[in-house]
Amino acid sequence: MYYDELSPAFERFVEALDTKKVAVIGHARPDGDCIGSQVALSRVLRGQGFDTICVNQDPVPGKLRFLCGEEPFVRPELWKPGGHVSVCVDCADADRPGPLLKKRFPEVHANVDHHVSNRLFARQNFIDSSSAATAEILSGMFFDNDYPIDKIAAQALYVGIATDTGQFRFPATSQRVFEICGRLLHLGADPAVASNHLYERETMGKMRLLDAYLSSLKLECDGRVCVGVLPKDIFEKTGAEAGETEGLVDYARSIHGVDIGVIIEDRGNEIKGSLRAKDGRYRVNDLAALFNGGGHTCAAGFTVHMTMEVFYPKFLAALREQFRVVDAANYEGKDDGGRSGV
Ligand SMILES: [Mn+2]
Repeated sequence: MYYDELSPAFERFVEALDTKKVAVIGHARPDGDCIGSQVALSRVLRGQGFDTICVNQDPVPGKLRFLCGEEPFVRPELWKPGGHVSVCVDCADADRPGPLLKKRFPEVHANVDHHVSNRLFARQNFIDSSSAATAEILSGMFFDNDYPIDKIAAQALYVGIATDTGQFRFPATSQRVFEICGRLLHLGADPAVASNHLYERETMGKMRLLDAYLSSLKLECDGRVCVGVLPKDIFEKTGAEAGETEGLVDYARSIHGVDIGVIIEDRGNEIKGSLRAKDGRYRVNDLAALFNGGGHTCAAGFTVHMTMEVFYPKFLAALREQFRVVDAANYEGKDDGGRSGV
C-alpha cells in the first residue's frame, strides 16, 4: 500500500458516486502535474465506467498537449455542467481553478492535492503533503485499488511527477516516487519522449527572456536570496509568452550560498512573484502568504496589488524576518530539516 488511509477512502468515494458524470477540474495556468493528473484521473475513472471531462480556465500549454491524447479538455465559458460531480486536482484552495469555475462548481465533491497549504475545501479531501506531486498520490491510489492505468495515463502521471520533482531533484523525491515511476514505465510511460517534449523545444523568445532575467539578478540578505525582476514590457521585447517564465527562478536559486531564489514580474500596479528554496525549513509558503499567496515549503507564489516601490522594501523585510525565525529555530535544534512536507 502506498496510501494506507487515502486509498480505501478514495475507493469508497468512487463507489458511492450516485452519478456517472465527473468533471475533473485543474487550476488556472496549469502545469505538468495539473494536466498530467487531470488526464490520468479522467482516463482511469472512464475505465471504471464514468463519463468524464477535463475542465480548465486556461488552455493546456502547448508543451503539455502531447500528454492529452484524445482526452477532452473544455473551457468553462464554452461548456456547462450537466449534473457533473466535481473533482479538483492540484488545487490548494477553492480559488485556484479560477473565478468562473468556482462559480460553476460552488460545491466541490473531492479534492486530490499535495500542497501543505491545502484548505480542505471539498466535501472529501485526499491530501498528502509528503507527496511530491498530485500525480504521485493519484498513481498510488490507482495502484492500491488495482485500477487499470493505460499507456496515456501512465505517461501523464509520470510527467506530473517528473515536473513537480524538478526532474527528480527536489527534497520530496522519495523512494516511493521512484517505485511508482518504475511501475509507470512498466505500463508504457516513456521518459525520453517526455523530456523531448518538455525540455528540447524551447523558443528563441524564451532564450531572450532568460537573458533578461539573468542580467537582472541581484543578491540580497547577505547573499542568501537572489532576486531577478522582469519589467512590464518584457514579453513584447523578447517575443516570449507569459508561461515561458516557468523555470527561470531555478537559476537564481542555483547559485552557491543562495537559500531562496526569486522571480518578480513587475506589472506596474501588480507584482507577481515566485519563490524557490533549497530547503523546506525556509517555508516560502509562509512568505508568499504575507503577499496574498501560498504553495509549498520549497516552492510558492503570490500576486499582490502594489507598485514595485511599495512592494520591494516590504518583501526584503519579510525575508529578513523569515531568516531570523528560521535561524533561531535551527540554533535551538527545533527544525525538522524541512521534512514536514514539501
Ligand atoms: Mn503539483
